[in-house]
Amino acid sequence: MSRNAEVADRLEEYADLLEAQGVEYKPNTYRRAAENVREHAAAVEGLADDGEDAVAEIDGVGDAIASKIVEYLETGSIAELEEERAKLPVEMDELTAVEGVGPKTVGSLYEALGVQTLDDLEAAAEANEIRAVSGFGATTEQNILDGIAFARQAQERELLGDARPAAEDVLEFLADVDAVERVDVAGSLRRWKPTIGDVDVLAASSDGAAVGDALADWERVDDVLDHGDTKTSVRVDGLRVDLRVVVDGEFGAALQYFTGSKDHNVALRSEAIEQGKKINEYGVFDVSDVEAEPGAETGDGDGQRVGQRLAGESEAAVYDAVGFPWIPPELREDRGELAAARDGDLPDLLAGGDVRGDLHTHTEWSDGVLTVADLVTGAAEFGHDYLCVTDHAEGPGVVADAGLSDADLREQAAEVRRVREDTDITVFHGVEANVDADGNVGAVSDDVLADLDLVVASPHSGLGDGGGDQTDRLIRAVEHPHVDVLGHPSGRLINQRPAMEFDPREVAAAAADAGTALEVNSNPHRLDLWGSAVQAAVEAGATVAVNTDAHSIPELANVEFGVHTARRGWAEAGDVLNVRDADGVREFLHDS
Ligand code: DGT
Ligand code: CA
Ligand code: CA
Ligand code: ZN
Repeated sequence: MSRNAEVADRLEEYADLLEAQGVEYKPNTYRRAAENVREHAAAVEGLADDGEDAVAEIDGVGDAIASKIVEYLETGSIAELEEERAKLPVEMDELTAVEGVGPKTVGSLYEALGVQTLDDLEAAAEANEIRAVSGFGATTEQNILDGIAFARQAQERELLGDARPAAEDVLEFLADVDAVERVDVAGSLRRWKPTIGDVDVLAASSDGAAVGDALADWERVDDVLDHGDTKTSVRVDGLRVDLRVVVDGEFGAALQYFTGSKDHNVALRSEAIEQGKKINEYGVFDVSDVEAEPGAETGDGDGQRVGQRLAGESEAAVYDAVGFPWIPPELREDRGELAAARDGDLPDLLAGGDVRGDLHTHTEWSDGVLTVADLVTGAAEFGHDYLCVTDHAEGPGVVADAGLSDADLREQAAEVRRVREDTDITVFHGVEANVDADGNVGAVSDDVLADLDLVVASPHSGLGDGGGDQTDRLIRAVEHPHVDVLGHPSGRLINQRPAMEFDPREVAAAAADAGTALEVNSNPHRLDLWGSAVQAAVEAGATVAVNTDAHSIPELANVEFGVHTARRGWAEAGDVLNVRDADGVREFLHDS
């Protein structure tokens, strides 16, 4: 973790503790400062070396906060934070991970019932003590119980967005180890699953012990869980990393095996068996002439390398040996990929470089941190041909006071016109409107909507899985005459809030009819829609839009997660709105 992120975490913790005790305004000041420190381009410890004034140059950081930051960097703690921790000795992160439990709730329940941990919270809810606290009721108590179950289950899996950078560091380190000939990630990470149980890494080497030793000795390793010649497991940034080392000639077979998914492998293995072949992590073998049962002792020690070897060195050769073309890892979920591969019907998947622009972004006009001009410059530097500014309209569920009124939108339109004069990329002006519980698209008047280039409509209220089936709600939104994109359709926040219940097939059919695009929101906390839902959308003929919902420049790069998520949904370039050039996007907007 960078020191900027570390400092930001401390400031946010301070804000939570103050908010929990009913302090007003100050928490928001600290949160805003935290966000700016986190996103700040320069390392905060470097600024601190130049003194408090240099730290106070960061947006939103005043003298008081700058002094706390310097205190933290110099001493490792902040006296005022320690005081607040002592007043409210609770597991804040663990408790606020429960949907619907914020710092204020934590403060009230500590005050009334002495709740400090998730276990305390659960015990209090089960004993029906929470409903008796002023301001709470039986419904809230039940929601908390449901939320605890979800939070517990979620704690075990890391977000792809957190695991990827750590895994890339591991790969970079291992690639530099002398004994390593080849190295790659496998497992769910290589398939770009939204959450990761552990990181599987595969290396080819004739000296497994040296590779395992190097990893175990790496400075970034916090804990060595298991250490041997072919398998070493360590903890890096809180993630479990499983390294397996194989000989170069078996690397392809091992990569195929350890990439999974397990269901894909099971299906592939039964295909092999029907052909009189055996496929495992060591290779593909023709066992049609082998007398003994596969697996019996035949001289190689464990009986796994039986029969005539057909492939092993490359993954493509492994698939080829059982009659299939190479299958992209994102498709290996046993959702029809083997049949499609056999028939030559594998999709020609969307590629990273295909995406030409971002159609869902935020500025300081709502809850982002950038001016329109800075966002546009960032998008141009990122390589986009166009960008659509879609700040939040006012409405429920949107960050307090951050939403734009009709008058604000007209004023913003004038700013967008000015910015267009100074840039080579196309700047669309849009809005993100809220989809309410009944599927109404709220808060912006029809004449303002009609003047905008694009309307993203997204649910921000009535979320979670408690509301029953929401298919009709989403269909109403996609059928709204002004809506062009249904943003983060399910409203899920991975590990925090479940997706609402809906039938992606029906929503996609309605979207295809209405000419409304369905978003693949690339934020690693969302990835919404996700693989199987994108697949349903594409099959129903809907167009998808791979957007980042960026609130800052670094978030524009999240598009990579959206692209791979769309690939998990079998999306081809032709299925994706923002693969088109700016004129192509205009055409879609006018037709719909
Ligand atoms: P994760 O770690 O829970 O996010 O998911 P994976 O897919 O990375 O699963 P993991 O780490 O347990 O195992 C990595 C891969 O190894 C898995 O995708 C397929 C393969 N594998 C593991 N166990 C088995 C097994 O019992 N049979 C087969 N065919 N493959 C397995
Ligand atoms: Ca894994
Ligand atoms: Ca594993
Ligand atoms: Zn948004």
